[in-house]
Amino acid sequence: MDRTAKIYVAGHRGLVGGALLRRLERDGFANIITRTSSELDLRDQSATRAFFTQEKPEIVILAAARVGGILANSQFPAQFILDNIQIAANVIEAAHQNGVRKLLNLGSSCIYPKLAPQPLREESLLTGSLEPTNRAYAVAKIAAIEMCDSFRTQYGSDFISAMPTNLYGPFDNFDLNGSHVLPALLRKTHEAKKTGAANVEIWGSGMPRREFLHCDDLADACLFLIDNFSESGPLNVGSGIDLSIKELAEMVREIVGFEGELRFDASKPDGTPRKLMDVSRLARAGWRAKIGLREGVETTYQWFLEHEHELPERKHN
Ligand code: GFB
Repeated sequence: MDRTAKIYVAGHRGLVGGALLRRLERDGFANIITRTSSELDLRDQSATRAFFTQEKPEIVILAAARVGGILANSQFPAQFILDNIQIAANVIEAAHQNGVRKLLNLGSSCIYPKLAPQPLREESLLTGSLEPTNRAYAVAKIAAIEMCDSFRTQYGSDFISAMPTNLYGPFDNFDLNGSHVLPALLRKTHEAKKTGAANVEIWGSGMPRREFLHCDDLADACLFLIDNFSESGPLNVGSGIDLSIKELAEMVREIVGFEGELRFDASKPDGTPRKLMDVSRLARAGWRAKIGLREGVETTYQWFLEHEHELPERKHN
Protein backbone atom coordinates (compact mmCIF):
# COMPACT_ATOMS: atom_id res chain seq x y z
CA MET A 1 0.00 0.00 0.00
CA ASP A 2 1.19 3.46 -0.88
CA ARG A 3 2.32 5.28 2.31
CA THR A 4 0.60 8.47 1.14
CA ALA A 5 -2.80 6.80 0.59
CA LYS A 6 -5.63 8.47 2.50
CA ILE A 7 -6.87 5.85 4.95
CA TYR A 8 -9.89 6.18 7.19
CA VAL A 9 -9.79 3.92 10.26
CA ALA A 10 -13.37 3.81 11.57
CA GLY A 11 -13.34 2.85 15.26
CA HIS A 12 -9.75 3.89 16.08
CA ARG A 13 -10.50 4.01 19.82
CA GLY A 14 -11.37 0.29 19.95
CA LEU A 15 -9.15 -2.74 20.44
CA VAL A 16 -8.82 -3.38 16.69
CA GLY A 17 -8.86 0.20 15.40
CA GLY A 18 -6.26 1.20 18.00
CA ALA A 19 -3.96 -1.64 16.96
CA LEU A 20 -4.40 -0.60 13.31
CA LEU A 21 -3.59 3.00 14.05
CA ARG A 22 -0.41 2.09 15.97
CA ARG A 23 0.67 -0.14 13.11
CA LEU A 24 -0.07 2.40 10.35
CA GLU A 25 1.78 5.12 12.26
CA ARG A 26 4.73 2.81 12.88
CA ASP A 27 4.87 1.97 9.18
CA GLY A 28 4.97 5.65 8.25
CA PHE A 29 1.52 6.12 6.74
CA ALA A 30 1.18 9.87 6.52
CA ASN A 31 -2.45 10.36 5.67
CA ILE A 32 -4.60 8.60 8.29
CA ILE A 33 -8.04 9.99 9.10
CA THR A 34 -9.86 9.28 12.36
CA ARG A 35 -12.91 10.63 14.17
CA THR A 36 -14.05 9.86 17.69
CA SER A 37 -17.69 8.78 18.04
CA SER A 38 -18.56 12.16 19.53
CA GLU A 39 -17.05 13.93 16.51
CA LEU A 40 -18.81 11.63 14.04
CA ASP A 41 -21.68 9.32 14.92
CA LEU A 42 -21.54 6.64 12.22
CA ARG A 43 -25.12 5.65 13.03
CA ASP A 44 -26.14 9.02 11.59
CA GLN A 45 -26.49 8.65 7.83
CA SER A 46 -26.29 12.32 6.87
CA ALA A 47 -23.29 12.97 9.13
CA THR A 48 -21.52 9.95 7.66
CA ARG A 49 -22.29 11.06 4.10
CA ALA A 50 -21.04 14.58 4.80
CA PHE A 51 -17.81 13.26 6.35
CA PHE A 52 -17.04 11.04 3.33
CA THR A 53 -17.88 13.81 0.84
CA GLN A 54 -15.53 16.16 2.64
CA GLU A 55 -12.64 13.79 3.36
CA LYS A 56 -12.75 11.49 0.30
CA PRO A 57 -10.76 8.62 1.82
CA GLU A 58 -9.21 6.16 -0.64
CA ILE A 59 -9.09 3.22 1.75
CA VAL A 60 -11.55 2.47 4.58
CA ILE A 61 -11.09 0.01 7.41
CA LEU A 62 -14.43 -0.59 9.09
CA ALA A 63 -13.48 -1.46 12.67
CA ALA A 64 -16.24 0.62 14.29
CA ALA A 65 -18.87 -1.49 16.03
CA ARG A 66 -20.78 -2.00 19.22
CA VAL A 67 -19.05 -5.06 20.68
CA GLY A 68 -19.08 -6.95 23.94
CA GLY A 69 -18.76 -10.29 25.63
CA ILE A 70 -21.39 -12.94 26.08
CA LEU A 71 -23.29 -11.11 28.85
CA ALA A 72 -23.52 -7.71 27.12
CA ASN A 73 -24.62 -9.41 23.90
CA SER A 74 -27.44 -11.24 25.63
CA GLN A 75 -28.57 -8.23 27.67
CA PHE A 76 -28.57 -5.57 24.94
CA PRO A 77 -29.44 -7.32 21.64
CA ALA A 78 -31.47 -4.37 20.34
CA GLN A 79 -28.50 -2.03 20.62
CA PHE A 80 -26.13 -4.59 19.13
CA ILE A 81 -28.24 -5.17 16.02
CA LEU A 82 -29.35 -1.58 15.47
CA ASP A 83 -26.00 0.15 15.96
CA ASN A 84 -24.05 -2.37 13.92
CA ILE A 85 -26.48 -2.42 11.00
CA GLN A 86 -26.61 1.36 10.89
CA ILE A 87 -22.82 1.76 11.09
CA ALA A 88 -22.22 -0.80 8.35
CA ALA A 89 -24.95 0.49 6.03
CA ASN A 90 -23.88 4.13 6.37
CA VAL A 91 -20.15 3.51 5.93
CA ILE A 92 -20.50 1.05 3.03
CA GLU A 93 -22.96 3.28 1.17
CA ALA A 94 -20.86 6.42 1.69
CA ALA A 95 -17.71 4.55 0.63
CA HIS A 96 -19.43 3.55 -2.60
CA GLN A 97 -20.82 7.05 -3.26
CA ASN A 98 -17.38 8.58 -2.79
CA GLY A 99 -15.34 6.16 -4.88
CA VAL A 100 -13.41 4.45 -2.06
CA ARG A 101 -10.97 2.14 -3.80
CA LYS A 102 -10.77 -0.50 -1.06
CA LEU A 103 -12.92 -1.17 1.98
CA LEU A 104 -12.11 -3.79 4.60
CA ASN A 105 -15.16 -4.78 6.63
CA LEU A 106 -14.41 -6.51 9.96
CA GLY A 107 -16.84 -9.03 11.43
CA SER A 108 -16.63 -11.89 13.88
CA SER A 109 -16.49 -15.67 14.06
CA CYS A 110 -19.97 -15.67 15.64
CA ILE A 111 -21.50 -15.27 12.14
CA TYR A 112 -21.26 -19.06 11.72
CA PRO A 113 -24.00 -21.45 12.86
CA LYS A 114 -23.75 -22.60 16.47
CA LEU A 115 -23.25 -26.22 15.48
CA ALA A 116 -21.33 -25.77 12.22
CA PRO A 117 -18.57 -28.36 11.64
CA GLN A 118 -15.26 -27.45 13.28
CA PRO A 119 -12.95 -25.92 12.33
CA LEU A 120 -15.33 -23.31 10.92
CA ARG A 121 -15.08 -22.93 7.17
CA GLU A 122 -16.24 -19.89 5.24
CA GLU A 123 -18.72 -22.14 3.36
CA SER A 124 -20.69 -22.70 6.60
CA LEU A 125 -22.12 -19.19 6.50
CA LEU A 126 -25.95 -19.30 6.50
CA THR A 127 -26.18 -23.08 6.72
CA GLY A 128 -27.81 -23.31 10.16
CA SER A 129 -29.12 -21.60 13.32
CA LEU A 130 -26.97 -19.10 15.16
CA GLU A 131 -25.90 -19.14 18.82
CA PRO A 132 -28.78 -17.38 20.64
CA THR A 133 -26.60 -15.31 23.05
CA ASN A 134 -25.19 -13.26 20.16
CA ARG A 135 -27.65 -13.80 17.34
CA ALA A 136 -28.57 -10.10 17.00
CA TYR A 137 -24.92 -9.06 16.70
CA ALA A 138 -24.17 -11.91 14.29
CA VAL A 139 -27.09 -11.02 12.00
CA ALA A 140 -25.79 -7.43 11.76
CA LYS A 141 -22.33 -8.74 10.89
CA ILE A 142 -23.78 -11.11 8.27
CA ALA A 143 -25.73 -8.19 6.77
CA ALA A 144 -22.48 -6.22 6.45
CA ILE A 145 -20.81 -9.07 4.54
CA GLU A 146 -23.81 -9.32 2.25
CA MET A 147 -23.70 -5.56 1.67
CA CYS A 148 -20.02 -5.67 0.67
CA ASP A 149 -20.68 -8.59 -1.67
CA SER A 150 -23.74 -6.92 -3.20
CA PHE A 151 -21.81 -3.71 -3.91
CA ARG A 152 -19.06 -5.85 -5.46
CA THR A 153 -21.60 -7.66 -7.68
CA GLN A 154 -23.62 -4.65 -8.70
CA TYR A 155 -20.92 -1.94 -8.91
CA GLY A 156 -17.62 -3.82 -8.95
CA SER A 157 -16.59 -2.25 -5.60
CA ASP A 158 -13.45 -3.72 -4.04
CA PHE A 159 -15.04 -4.29 -0.64
CA ILE A 160 -13.75 -7.28 1.36
CA SER A 161 -14.83 -8.88 4.65
CA ALA A 162 -12.48 -10.40 7.23
CA MET A 163 -13.88 -12.41 10.16
CA PRO A 164 -11.47 -12.43 13.10
CA THR A 165 -11.70 -15.01 15.82
CA ASN A 166 -11.91 -13.85 19.50
CA LEU A 167 -9.44 -10.99 19.91
CA TYR A 168 -7.42 -9.69 22.86
CA GLY A 169 -4.57 -7.35 23.63
CA PRO A 170 -3.71 -3.97 25.15
CA PHE A 171 -6.44 -1.29 25.39
CA ASP A 172 -9.11 -4.02 25.60
CA ASN A 173 -12.29 -3.48 27.60
CA PHE A 174 -11.59 -4.67 31.17
CA ASP A 175 -15.02 -3.73 32.50
CA LEU A 176 -16.38 -7.07 33.69
CA ASN A 177 -19.96 -6.34 32.62
CA GLY A 178 -19.08 -5.83 28.99
CA SER A 179 -15.74 -7.53 28.47
CA HIS A 180 -14.74 -10.70 26.69
CA VAL A 181 -13.30 -13.63 28.57
CA LEU A 182 -9.58 -12.89 28.38
CA PRO A 183 -9.55 -9.39 29.87
CA ALA A 184 -12.13 -10.58 32.42
CA LEU A 185 -9.94 -13.50 33.53
CA LEU A 186 -6.82 -11.33 33.75
CA ARG A 187 -8.61 -8.79 35.89
CA LYS A 188 -10.49 -11.23 38.12
CA THR A 189 -7.44 -13.44 38.71
CA HIS A 190 -5.23 -10.43 39.42
CA GLU A 191 -7.74 -9.03 41.90
CA ALA A 192 -8.16 -12.43 43.57
CA LYS A 193 -4.38 -12.60 44.03
CA LYS A 194 -4.26 -9.07 45.42
CA THR A 195 -7.02 -9.65 47.97
CA GLY A 196 -5.77 -13.13 48.90
CA ALA A 197 -9.06 -14.75 47.82
CA ALA A 198 -9.32 -18.55 47.95
CA ASN A 199 -10.76 -18.78 44.46
CA VAL A 200 -11.55 -16.97 41.25
CA GLU A 201 -14.92 -17.25 39.58
CA ILE A 202 -15.10 -18.44 35.97
CA TRP A 203 -18.41 -18.17 34.12
CA GLY A 204 -20.01 -21.31 32.73
CA SER A 205 -18.66 -24.85 32.77
CA GLY A 206 -15.11 -24.15 31.54
CA MET A 207 -15.75 -26.65 28.73
CA PRO A 208 -16.37 -24.29 25.76
CA ARG A 209 -13.41 -23.99 23.43
CA ARG A 210 -12.23 -20.71 21.95
CA GLU A 211 -9.47 -19.55 19.63
CA PHE A 212 -7.67 -16.27 20.34
CA LEU A 213 -5.78 -13.80 18.19
CA HIS A 214 -3.72 -10.84 19.38
CA CYS A 215 -5.00 -7.50 18.03
CA ASP A 216 -1.51 -6.69 16.63
CA ASP A 217 -1.66 -9.87 14.58
CA LEU A 218 -5.07 -8.82 13.28
CA ALA A 219 -3.71 -5.38 12.33
CA ASP A 220 -0.92 -7.12 10.41
CA ALA A 221 -3.47 -9.35 8.65
CA CYS A 222 -5.64 -6.33 7.73
CA LEU A 223 -2.78 -4.53 6.00
CA PHE A 224 -1.83 -7.73 4.23
CA LEU A 225 -5.40 -8.28 3.00
CA ILE A 226 -5.82 -4.73 1.74
CA ASP A 227 -2.86 -5.34 -0.56
CA ASN A 228 -3.37 -8.98 -1.40
CA PHE A 229 -7.01 -10.00 -1.24
CA SER A 230 -9.98 -9.09 -3.38
CA GLU A 231 -12.78 -11.65 -3.18
CA SER A 232 -16.36 -11.79 -1.99
CA GLY A 233 -17.57 -13.64 1.11
CA PRO A 234 -16.15 -13.79 4.62
CA LEU A 235 -12.46 -14.62 5.08
CA ASN A 236 -11.49 -16.22 8.39
CA VAL A 237 -8.63 -14.64 10.34
CA GLY A 238 -7.39 -16.66 13.28
CA SER A 239 -4.48 -18.49 14.80
CA GLY A 240 -5.93 -21.92 13.97
CA ILE A 241 -5.44 -23.11 17.58
CA ASP A 242 -8.10 -23.34 20.29
CA LEU A 243 -8.23 -24.30 23.96
CA SER A 244 -10.92 -24.75 26.60
CA ILE A 245 -11.92 -21.87 28.89
CA LYS A 246 -10.62 -24.00 31.79
CA GLU A 247 -7.22 -24.32 30.09
CA LEU A 248 -7.23 -20.59 29.42
CA ALA A 249 -8.09 -19.84 33.06
CA GLU A 250 -5.20 -22.10 34.15
CA MET A 251 -2.81 -20.29 31.83
CA VAL A 252 -3.95 -16.93 33.23
CA ARG A 253 -3.58 -18.24 36.79
CA GLU A 254 0.06 -19.19 36.07
CA ILE A 255 0.88 -15.90 34.36
CA VAL A 256 -0.69 -13.84 37.14
CA GLY A 257 0.79 -16.07 39.85
CA PHE A 258 -2.49 -16.76 41.68
CA GLU A 259 -2.40 -19.83 43.87
CA GLY A 260 -6.10 -20.25 44.67
CA GLU A 261 -8.71 -22.43 42.98
CA LEU A 262 -10.81 -21.93 39.85
CA ARG A 263 -14.54 -21.99 40.67
CA PHE A 264 -17.00 -22.50 37.80
CA ASP A 265 -20.33 -20.68 37.95
CA ALA A 266 -22.82 -22.80 36.02
CA SER A 267 -25.51 -20.11 36.29
CA LYS A 268 -23.61 -18.10 33.64
CA PRO A 269 -23.93 -19.03 29.94
CA ASP A 270 -21.37 -21.11 28.05
CA GLY A 271 -22.35 -19.78 24.64
CA THR A 272 -21.17 -21.65 21.55
CA PRO A 273 -19.52 -24.98 22.50
CA ARG A 274 -16.57 -24.40 20.17
CA LYS A 275 -15.32 -21.66 17.86
CA LEU A 276 -12.21 -22.60 15.94
CA MET A 277 -11.56 -21.04 12.55
CA ASP A 278 -10.38 -22.97 9.53
CA VAL A 279 -7.69 -20.56 8.35
CA SER A 280 -6.57 -22.47 5.28
CA ARG A 281 -7.98 -19.92 2.82
CA LEU A 282 -6.01 -17.17 4.59
CA ALA A 283 -2.88 -19.35 4.62
CA ARG A 284 -3.25 -19.89 0.88
CA ALA A 285 -3.46 -16.12 0.45
CA GLY A 286 -0.10 -15.98 2.29
CA TRP A 287 -0.73 -14.86 5.90
CA ARG A 288 -0.40 -16.57 9.27
CA ALA A 289 -0.49 -15.44 12.91
CA LYS A 290 2.84 -14.72 14.61
CA ILE A 291 2.07 -13.97 18.27
CA GLY A 292 1.67 -17.12 20.38
CA LEU A 293 -1.14 -17.12 22.97
CA ARG A 294 1.09 -17.40 26.03
CA GLU A 295 3.39 -14.61 24.89
CA GLY A 296 0.38 -12.45 23.95
CA VAL A 297 -1.34 -12.98 27.31
CA GLU A 298 1.89 -12.21 29.18
CA THR A 299 2.36 -8.89 27.38
CA THR A 300 -1.32 -8.03 27.78
CA TYR A 301 -1.01 -8.69 31.53
CA GLN A 302 2.02 -6.38 31.65
CA TRP A 303 -0.05 -3.71 29.91
CA PHE A 304 -2.89 -4.31 32.39
CA LEU A 305 -0.50 -3.83 35.34
CA GLU A 306 0.67 -0.52 33.92
CA HIS A 307 -2.90 0.72 33.35
CA GLU A 308 -4.77 -0.87 36.24
CA HIS A 309 -5.25 2.46 38.00
CA GLU A 310 -7.11 3.88 34.96
CA LEU A 311 -9.68 1.07 34.70
CA PRO A 312 -13.35 1.54 35.62
CA GLU A 313 -14.29 0.30 39.05
CA ARG A 314 -15.40 -3.30 39.37
CA LYS A 315 -19.19 -3.64 39.52
CA HIS A 316 -19.73 -7.28 38.68
CA ASN A 317 -18.34 -10.74 39.36
O1 GFB B 1 -15.38 -13.97 25.50
P1 GFB B 1 -16.82 -14.30 25.68
O2 GFB B 1 -17.65 -13.33 26.41
O3 GFB B 1 -17.40 -14.49 24.23
O4 GFB B 1 -16.95 -15.70 26.43
P2 GFB B 1 -18.00 -15.58 23.26
C1 GFB B 1 -16.22 -16.84 26.04
C2 GFB B 1 -16.44 -17.96 27.04
O5 GFB B 1 -15.76 -17.63 28.26
C3 GFB B 1 -17.90 -18.25 27.43
C4 GFB B 1 -16.61 -17.86 29.37
O6 GFB B 1 -18.10 -19.62 27.54
C5 GFB B 1 -18.02 -17.57 28.80
O7 GFB B 1 -19.03 -18.13 29.62
N1 GFB B 1 -16.23 -16.99 30.51
C6 GFB B 1 -15.73 -17.44 31.70
C7 GFB B 1 -16.33 -15.65 30.58
N2 GFB B 1 -15.54 -16.41 32.54
C8 GFB B 1 -15.90 -15.29 31.87
C9 GFB B 1 -15.92 -13.91 32.24
O8 GFB B 1 -15.60 -13.53 33.37
N3 GFB B 1 -16.34 -13.02 31.28
C10 GFB B 1 -16.70 -13.44 30.02
N4 GFB B 1 -17.09 -12.51 29.12
N5 GFB B 1 -16.74 -14.75 29.67
C11 GFB B 1 -18.71 -13.36 22.13
C12 GFB B 1 -19.93 -12.90 21.42
O9 GFB B 1 -18.95 -14.68 22.40
O10 GFB B 1 -17.53 -13.32 21.37
C13 GFB B 1 -19.72 -11.80 20.48
O11 GFB B 1 -20.93 -12.63 22.39
C14 GFB B 1 -18.43 -11.91 19.68
O12 GFB B 1 -20.79 -11.72 19.62
C15 GFB B 1 -17.27 -12.26 20.55
O13 GFB B 1 -18.56 -12.83 18.63
C16 GFB B 1 -15.99 -12.48 19.78
O14 GFB B 1 -16.90 -16.16 22.44
O15 GFB B 1 -18.87 -16.59 23.94
